Amino acid sequence: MKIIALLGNPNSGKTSIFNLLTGANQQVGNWPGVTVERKSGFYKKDKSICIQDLPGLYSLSPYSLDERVARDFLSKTPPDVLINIVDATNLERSLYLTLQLMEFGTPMVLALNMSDLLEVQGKNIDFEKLAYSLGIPVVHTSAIKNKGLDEVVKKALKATSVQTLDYDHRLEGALSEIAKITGFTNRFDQIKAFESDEISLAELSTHQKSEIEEVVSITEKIMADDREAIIVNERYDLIGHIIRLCVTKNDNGKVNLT
Ligand code: BGO
Repeated sequence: MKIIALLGNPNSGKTSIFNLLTGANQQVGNWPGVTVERKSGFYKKDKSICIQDLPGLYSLSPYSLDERVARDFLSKTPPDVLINIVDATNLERSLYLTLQLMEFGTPMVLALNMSDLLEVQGKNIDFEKLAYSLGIPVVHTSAIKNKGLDEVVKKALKATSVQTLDYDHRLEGALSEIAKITGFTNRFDQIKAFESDEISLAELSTHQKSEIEEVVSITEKIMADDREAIIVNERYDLIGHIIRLCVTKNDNGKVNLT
């Protein structure tokens, strides 16, 4: 059985898409040990595909129960593939979560939902450029018009990898050092260790923690910023670059859902 997980910001249309993909084939329970609702179901058109709905999130920093549930799921029981549902009218905010999800290394496709509203806003998103700059398949969808959803699943079933997006070379150097110190192969864990995230550091020895601290302190000095701001700024710089490349405000775009 293939497991596809749906992830996205609150109000991105995740529930609408989950309902359209699974119809009445849904099970509702709780995530283990917490009172966060867990919904899963079988794809209407192929019951060998299980669709797992995750809580709506803005990021994967473990500040809320929802974020912890999602992070635990992705690291302990990774699905075969992620469908990241993005509100196309809020691309900048949505891509922040997208970059974090990509760092997990789980194959992923992006559903550019609410595409029907782009025209109203006079905006176009070139999905081919977006796919090229992220290195993952992108599909325009509209849950309200029931468009593009089967194509997202089709692309998800073919997705086998996700590319690593490079940040500033000084940060990349620090992440490589952290990988050597910790043995972490997952980029998300390396970045979390850079940020001094408690969950990532919990299993490490005192010696490893002090080696990481040295690497991070040096990077903070040469980049003239603190550890969390370095990561946030690098992600937003990349997002800004992607948006400048893909979003236009004329009528030459490639959205066509009719
Ligand atoms: C209300 N296009 C448009 N235009 N709207 C969409 C699309 C789309 O592609 N997809 C979803 N919506 P959720 P989360 C609503 O409920 O699936 C709408 O949080 C309303 N409700 O219909 O719940 C969807 O699970 C009254 O809108 O998202 C829903 O991710 C007035 O986006 C909202 C207007 O979708 C959130 C909208 C009483």
